[in-house]
Amino acid sequence: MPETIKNYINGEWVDASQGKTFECCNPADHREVLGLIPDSDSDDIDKAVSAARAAFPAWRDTPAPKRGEVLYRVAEILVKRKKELGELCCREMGKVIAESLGDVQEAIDMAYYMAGEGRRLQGETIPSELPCKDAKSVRVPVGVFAQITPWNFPTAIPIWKLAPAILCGNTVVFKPSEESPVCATRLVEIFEEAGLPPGVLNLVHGFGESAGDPLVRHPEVDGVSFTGSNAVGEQLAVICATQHKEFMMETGGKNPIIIMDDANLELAVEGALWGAFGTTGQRCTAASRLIIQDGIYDVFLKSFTEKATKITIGNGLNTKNQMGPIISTEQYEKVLSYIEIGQKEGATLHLGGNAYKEGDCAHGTFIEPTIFTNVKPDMRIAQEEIFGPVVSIIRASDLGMAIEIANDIQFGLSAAIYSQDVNQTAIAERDLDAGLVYINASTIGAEIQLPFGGTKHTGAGPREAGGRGGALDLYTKWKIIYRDFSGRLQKAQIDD
Ligand code: UN1
Repeated sequence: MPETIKNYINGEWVDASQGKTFECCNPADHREVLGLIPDSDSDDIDKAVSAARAAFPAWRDTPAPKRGEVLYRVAEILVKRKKELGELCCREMGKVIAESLGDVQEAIDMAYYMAGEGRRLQGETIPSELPCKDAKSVRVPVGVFAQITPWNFPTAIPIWKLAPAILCGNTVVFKPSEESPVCATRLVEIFEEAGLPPGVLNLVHGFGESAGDPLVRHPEVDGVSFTGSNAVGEQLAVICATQHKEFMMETGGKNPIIIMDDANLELAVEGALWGAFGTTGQRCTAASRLIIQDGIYDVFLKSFTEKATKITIGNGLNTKNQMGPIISTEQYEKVLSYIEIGQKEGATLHLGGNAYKEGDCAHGTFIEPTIFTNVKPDMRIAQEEIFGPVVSIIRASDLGMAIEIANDIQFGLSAAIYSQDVNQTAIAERDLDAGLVYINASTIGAEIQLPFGGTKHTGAGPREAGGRGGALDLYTKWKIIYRDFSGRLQKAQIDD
C-alpha cells in the first residue's frame, strides 16, 4: 500500500484543502507507487504562509545559538537514519545507493555546519568618524521564505535551503518537487522531532502551476529560493523583481572537462566517467562536454568508451548497479529526443543512444550511457542542458581553444581541467568562466562549506551553501546601527 503523505502547516499534518492527491512512483519500476501526495492549491498556500508569518516574530527573536541547537539535533537524527533515508532516496529518485547515501551525507554536513553558524552569525563593528558614536552591522532575517527544491538531490538540496534559512531566523514554506515528496516529508518530520516550533517550517506538496506559482506570488512571502529549470527560474525572477522580493535561483549547467595532452590519462578517464554518468547525468554539475586536446584524443576516447560500455545499469538498490534510471517518463523522452537531435545535427553517435529495457529494467525509465563524437561546439547537444547520461566530445588543438569552447555557452556552473602542467592549470583557473572550477578533479562533488552557484544564465542572486559570501548573505539582510552617546547633535560630513 502506498503511504498517504500530508502537508505540514502550523505544526499539523493535513490533507490538501480540496482533498486531491497524486501518485509518486519509483523511476526504476514505475509499478511501485511510493505515496499518495496532496495536490495542493492556493488555499493551502495561504494557510501555510499565514502560519509562517505568525511564527516569524518569535522565531526571529529566538537567540541564534538556540536556533542552531535545533539544527544540531536535526543532524543527529539524520545520522541515525542515514541508511533508511538513503534507501528511500534511491527508491524515490533512482540514483544508486552509494550516491543516495552521499545525498543524505551532504544533508548531514549542511545541518551540522549551519548549527555551528548559530554561534558565529557575525556582523561588524567599525569606527565612526565622530566622537562618542559607534557603528555596527547586524544580520537580520528576511522574513517568510518560499523554498522550492528539485528532485535530483531530494535530501541534500532541501537541507541546503532549510538549514540556513531557519538558522538565520526566517520562517519557511517548503514546496518540494512533485517527484520527490516522500523524502521531503521525512525531512520535515525530522525537524518536528528535533523540536522546531510550529509554523517555523511548513510543507506544501504539489505542482509548480497550482502550488509553486501562488506561493511565489503571495504578498506575505519576502524571499524565494529556487533550484530547478531555467525556464521556471526566469519566470519567478520576474515576479520577484516586480514584487521586490529577495530572490535566488540556481538553474542550468553545461559543464566542461578539458583534458590536455599531458593529463594523467587514467585519472581523467575516471573523472570524466564520474562526471558524465554519475547520478545518470542528472546533476546540474554533470560533465556534459569533454573537450579533448588532439594528442590524447584517441587514447582517451578508447579507454573512456571501454569503461562506459561496462557501466552496469539497473535498480540502484542493487549494489552491483552503477547507474540508475531517469526520473520520469517526461524527462526520459526529453533525453531520447536530444539523442535524435544530436544525430540530425551531424554528430556521431559513438556509444549507446537507446532506452535500456533488459531484465528488471523493463518497467523503469533507463537510458544507456551515450557518447557523441564529432560534436561542433555550437550544436544544440553541446549548448543545451540535457540532464541525462549523454556526453558530447569536442576536440581542441590547444589550451586557448579549449577554454574558448568551454566558455562559449550560456551557462557557467562548473568546469574542470586535467593537466599536470601547473602553468596550464593556473591559466584555466583564471580564465574558465564558471562558479566552480576543478583542477584534476571532475565537475561534480562541491562541498557545503563553500558557496555554490554559477555565472551567466546558471543563476541569480546570492550563492547557495557556504557561510559569509554564500547562504548567510542569501538568508539575512544587513541592518546598520549608529549609536550616538555624545548627548548633542553631531553632524556627519558637515564641516564645523
Ligand atoms: C545539483 O546538481 O543541483 O557538486 C547539486 C555536486 C553536488 C551538488 C549538486 N554536491 O555535484
